[in-house]
Amino acid sequence: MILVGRYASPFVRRVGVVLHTLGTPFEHKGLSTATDLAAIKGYNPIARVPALMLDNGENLMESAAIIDSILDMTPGQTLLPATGAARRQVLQHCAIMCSGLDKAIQYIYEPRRRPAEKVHQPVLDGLAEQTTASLTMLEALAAKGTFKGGAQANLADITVAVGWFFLHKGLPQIAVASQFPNLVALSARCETLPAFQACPLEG
Ligand SMILES: N[C@@H](CCC(=O)N[C@@H](CS)C(=O)NCC(=O)O)C(=O)O
Repeated sequence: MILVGRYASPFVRRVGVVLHTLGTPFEHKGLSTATDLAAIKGYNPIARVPALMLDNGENLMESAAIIDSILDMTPGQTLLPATGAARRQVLQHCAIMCSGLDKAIQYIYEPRRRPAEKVHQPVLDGLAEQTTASLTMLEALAAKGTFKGGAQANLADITVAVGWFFLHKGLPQIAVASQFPNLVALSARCETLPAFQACPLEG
């Protein structure tokens, strides 16, 4: 299979970390939405990453749907419980992070995609507030020991650690380390894992 998109995208990176954690062989094409749109459209006509091309030529999009398919193809996987409250919680924790990341990415795109005079500060402030709300929810969960990380990392741990790493690097004025110490600690427990190291942001 082929994973399309740069690991600078937290959505691509969480798929890459999942594939490496499971030991699923794949090729990585680090195509950029800034410079490689035509090539990306060959995998996803909506021109978004991640995209995953399966060995049978099927193209998948959206990180949640891609990961669901990968896990479904991996008998005995332990990243996501098969059913029940435990599964629901892992998926909700992923959703809190992904929701915050959606807002953070809009925050980054707003000034890049509009002429300066059309950037509206209250919109940016609202996006920053929503991103912070996501991090605040996750910090409270992390403080209760929800995310084990390390060798026991599940799908939520991976998603939250990848999301925090992206936000802290890209928007340090929002992802302020001193305000989210338990997310900092989770990130430290995860970023040394071989699966995370195999997906560097510049890749
Ligand atoms: N909900 C999507 C979000 C993916 C996303 O926002 N990808 C960004 C890169 S980080 C992208 O492709 N942006 C180009 C665009 O949306 O026009 C997912 O989980 O895969």
